[in-house]
Amino acid sequence: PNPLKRAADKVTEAVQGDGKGPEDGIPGKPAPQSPTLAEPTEPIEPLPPKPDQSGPDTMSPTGQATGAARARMAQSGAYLTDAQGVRRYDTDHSLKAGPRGPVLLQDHHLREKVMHFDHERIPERVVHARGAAAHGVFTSYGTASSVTKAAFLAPGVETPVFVRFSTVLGSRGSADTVRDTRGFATKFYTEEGVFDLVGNNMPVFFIQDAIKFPDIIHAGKPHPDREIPQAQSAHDTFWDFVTLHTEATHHTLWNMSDRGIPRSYRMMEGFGVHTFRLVAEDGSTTLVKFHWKPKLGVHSLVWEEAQLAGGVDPDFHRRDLADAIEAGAYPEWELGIQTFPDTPDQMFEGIDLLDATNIVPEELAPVQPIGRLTLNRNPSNFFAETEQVAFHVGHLVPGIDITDDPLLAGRLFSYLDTQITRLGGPNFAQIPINRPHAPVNDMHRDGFHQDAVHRGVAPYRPNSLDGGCPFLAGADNGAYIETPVRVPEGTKVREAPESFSDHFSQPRRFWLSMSAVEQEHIVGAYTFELGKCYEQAVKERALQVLANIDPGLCARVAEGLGLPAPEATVPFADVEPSPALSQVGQVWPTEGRLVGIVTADGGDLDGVRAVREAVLGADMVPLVVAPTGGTLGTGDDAVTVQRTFVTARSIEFDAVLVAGAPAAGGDAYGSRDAKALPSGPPAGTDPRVVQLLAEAYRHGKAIGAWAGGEAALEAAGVPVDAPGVVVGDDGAATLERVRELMGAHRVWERFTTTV
Ligand code: HDE
Repeated sequence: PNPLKRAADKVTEAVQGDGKGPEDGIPGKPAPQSPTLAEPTEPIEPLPPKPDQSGPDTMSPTGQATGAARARMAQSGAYLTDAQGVRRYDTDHSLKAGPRGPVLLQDHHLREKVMHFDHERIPERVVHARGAAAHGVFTSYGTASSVTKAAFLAPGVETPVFVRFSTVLGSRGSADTVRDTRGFATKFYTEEGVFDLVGNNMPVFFIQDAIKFPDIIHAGKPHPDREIPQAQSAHDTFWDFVTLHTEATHHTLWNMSDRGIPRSYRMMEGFGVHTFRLVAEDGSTTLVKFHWKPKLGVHSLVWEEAQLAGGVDPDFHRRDLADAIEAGAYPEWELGIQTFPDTPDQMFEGIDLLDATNIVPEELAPVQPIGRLTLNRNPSNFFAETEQVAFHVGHLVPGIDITDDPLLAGRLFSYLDTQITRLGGPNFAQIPINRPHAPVNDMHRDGFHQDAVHRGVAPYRPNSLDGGCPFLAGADNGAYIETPVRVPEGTKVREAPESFSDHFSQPRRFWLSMSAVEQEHIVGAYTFELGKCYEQAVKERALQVLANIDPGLCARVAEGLGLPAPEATVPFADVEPSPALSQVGQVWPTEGRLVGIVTADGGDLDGVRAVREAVLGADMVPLVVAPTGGTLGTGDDAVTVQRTFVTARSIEFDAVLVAGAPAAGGDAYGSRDAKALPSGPPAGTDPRVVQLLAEAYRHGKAIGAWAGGEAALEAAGVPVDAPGVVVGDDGAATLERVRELMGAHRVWERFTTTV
C-alpha cells in the first residue's frame, strides 16, 4: 500500500467520555483520576516506536553503546522510578501530615520532581531559536574526489546526517511562516569525525564582518522596550540598520523576495554562503561554494498565505516536514559545488570570493552535483535531538578547509562559545545527538555534565604512564592538517578591502533576474515592511537604497508609501541577469503535494474515491474536506473525512477540487450556518467553502470541479474560465489536468495585482 495513504487517513480521534467531571473531593478519600479512563494495574508492553522515528545515537564518547545510554532512550521501563532508580508507588500526591495537613519537607519525591521541572528549560539559541530537524543519509556520488580527499565524498559512501532547519529572528515558540532567512544546518557523522555544513536558504549574508553580527541581530530582534514585534523584520530598528549599512542591501532584497517565505523546508535551496577550500589527496586546493538543490524545486508561499498560517497553523513548516517523513515522502536534496581556482587574490570574474554578500552566478560557475541527501527519520524527542544539537562551522574533516572570509572567522569563535551558555558547559559533544561516530580519544577532562568515565592516569602527551597513548596521526593516516596558505603580509588594521565596497551591483543583478510576478512580490514586501515603520527618515533612506538598485523598484515602492522617489546616487552597474535565480518558469515534481477534495453527504462519492486513488497514485496526499468529521457513505466504500469545514483552511492545500454535487435539490455545500446567514452567498454554499475557494484562487492555486461542483466556484466568485481553473465531467480526468498545473507550483498568470 502507498505509504502516503497513512498520512491521508490520519484523523483526530475524539477522546470518548461521559461528560461528567471527577467526583467532588471528599476529605480522607483521594479524588478519582478520571471516571472514564481505567488505569492498567499490571505493566503492559509499551507502544513500539513509530517506524519513522529513531533515538539519537547512543554511542559513548569512546564509540561503545552503554547500558546507561540505552536506558535513556525511551520510557521503556515497566515501573516508575525516581532519578536514583528507586520505584515509586504514587506520583500524584505529596506527602502530608494527614490528608488536609501541611506538605512535609521530607518528601524527596516531590522535591526531586519539582526541582527537575524547575530546570527543564535551557536558554534558547540567541538566533535560529525556532527550528525543526530530521535524520537522514547522505550518499556521495564520488564526483568531488578529484578536488577533495574527504572520505565521505568518495564514491558510494553513505554517511548518517542530522539536519536542522530554522528561522533566524523568532523565539522558540514563534511562527514558522514569518518573512525571514531560514537556517539549513547539516551534521555529517563521517568516519573521520563530524563535518557540519551550517548554511542558510539564501546564498548571501547581511554583513561582511562578524564584528557587526551583534548589531544586526539587536536591530532585527524585537524592540528592547516592549519586546515587539516578534519574529518580524517589519520594524524601524531593522530597517534603520540595513539602510545605514548598505552591505546589507543584497541579503535584504533576498529576504523581501519570495525566498523569505518558503512553502516548505523541503522546497528550499541551501547554501554554505562562505567560500570554502577543498584539499585533494595530492595537496592541490580548490575554492568552492556549497549548494543544496531540493528535488521538489524551490517554492514559496504568497504573503497572505504566510500571514494566515502564522495564526491558523504556526507550526506549518514543522508539521510539513514531520508529516512528509512519516508518510514516506522523504525530502531529498542534491549537494553541489561551484568550483573556483585557488588564486592568491581569491577573486573570480571580478567577484570577491571572501565577501559573503556576493554570489557567483551559476551561469558563470555551474553547480556540480556531488551527492544526495535523503531525510528519512523523524527525531523521537525534540529536546534531546533538535534542541540539543550543536553545530559549528569549525567542525571540519580532512579535505575541507576554511578561507579568510572575515564573517567566517567570527563564526569559528561564536559557535563554540554559545554552547557553553546554551548547553551548560564544555561537554556538549557528549550529548547523544552530538556524538561523533568516529572513535573519540581526546584529552579533555572533567567539567559540567561529564558523561565519560575516563581511565588512565596521564591525560597529557607525551607520557610514559599510559603506554604513551594517545599517539598523533599524520597526513597518511587521517590527521586534519590545516592548509599552509600564505597569509598576505601587511599592517594590522581595522579596515575592509576596497573590493567590499560595491553594495549595489549584486542586488541589481538579483532584481533584473526576477520574473515580473516575482518583482511584483518584492515591491509588495518592501511596501509592507516599510509601511510598518514609523520613522520617516528610515523610509526615506530605504527608498534611497532602492533607487541605487533600480529606479523602477524604487518608484513602485515609493508610490505605495506615498513618498517621492529619489534619484540614484551611484551609477548603475552593467550586470547580466542570472536566470537560475528565478523560481518561476520551470516544471517540478508534484510528489508529496496536498490536494483538498471538498465534498459533502450526497456528493459524488464514486468520483471522490476515484480522485483519492489518483492522487495517491501520483504520490500526492489527498485530504477529504466535508461539513463534519467521520465518514461519508456506508460500508466498505465509506470515505473517511480528514478535514471539516471548521478545521480546513486553504493554506494547507496545494490544489483544491470540488466534488460533483448531489442530485438537484440536494444540499452538497450548504450547511445550517449558510442558510442562517441572511446575506449568505448564493447557491447555499457554506461560507467556509467560499472562503477556501476564494483564497485558493487568490493565492494562484490550481482549482478543479466536476459534475456540478462548479456551482461552489461560482458562489466563491471564481471564474470557471480563469487560468488554472479546470471544470470537467469526471473526477479523475479533472485531477489529471489539475496535477499538470501543479507542476508549475502556482498559476502565475493570476497574479496581476500585489499579493
Ligand atoms: Fe550563525 N549562529 N552566526 N550564521 N547560524 C548560530 O550558534 C553567528 C551566520 C546559522 O540549527 C548560533 O548554536 C555569528 C551565517 C545557522 O543549531 C551562534 C555570525 C550563517 C544556525 C551564531 C553568524 C549562519 C546558526 C546560535 C556572523 C549562514 C542554527 C546558536 C559572523 C551561512 C544552527 C548556535 C542550528 C546559529 C553565530 C552568521 C547560519 C550565536 C557570530 C553567515 C543555520 O553561534
